[in-house]
Amino acid sequence: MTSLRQSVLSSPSVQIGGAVQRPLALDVAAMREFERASIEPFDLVCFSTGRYIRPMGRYRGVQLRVLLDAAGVRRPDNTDFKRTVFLAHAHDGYAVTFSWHELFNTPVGAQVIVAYECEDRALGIDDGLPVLVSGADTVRAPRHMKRLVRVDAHVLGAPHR
Ligand SMILES: Nc1nc2c(c(=O)[nH]1)N[C@H]1C(S)=C(S)[C@@H](COP(=O)(O)O)O[C@H]1N2
Ligand SMILES: [Mo]
Repeated sequence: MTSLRQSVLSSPSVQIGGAVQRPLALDVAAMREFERASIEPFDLVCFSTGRYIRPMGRYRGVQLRVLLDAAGVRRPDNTDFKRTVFLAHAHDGYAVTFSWHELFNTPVGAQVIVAYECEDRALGIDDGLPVLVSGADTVRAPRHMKRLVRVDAHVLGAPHR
């Protein structure tokens, strides 16, 4: 009983929704099915206060853009994907933004991962599982989001060619 309860509790799921072809709900096991990606260790620093928080080890997980592709962000027959932004929401209501260009059309995207391991150890809820982290940001704490719950695609602006 306890172990079943424990495994349910320790397997949070991330939803990919909004303007996508196939909304997804992925638990950690499902995320592990995708190609693995890692980012280099870094220092966690708060943007607002400049406070040094702590050193972070090597995170491993799946690129956010891989999950977005799996959900079908780039829909056939239109060019909406180019004016799409993504809002990522955490369990506590914290939210951060990414743009389609940033994730798919700049070097930043390769280092935006949904992490389920750090230093070859599985993360737990207390570590923030799953952690959405942007490994190329100048100051890392704002987009080091603990307990990601969903990412929604929003199409802004007007149609174009
Ligand atoms: N889920 C969640 N993640 C978050 C935040 C938050 O409020 N909620 N704040 C961010 C900011 S601005 C900072 S400075 C750090 C704070 O990290 P700490 O809570 O480990 O000290 O978490 C980042 N990740
Ligand atoms: Mo912060």
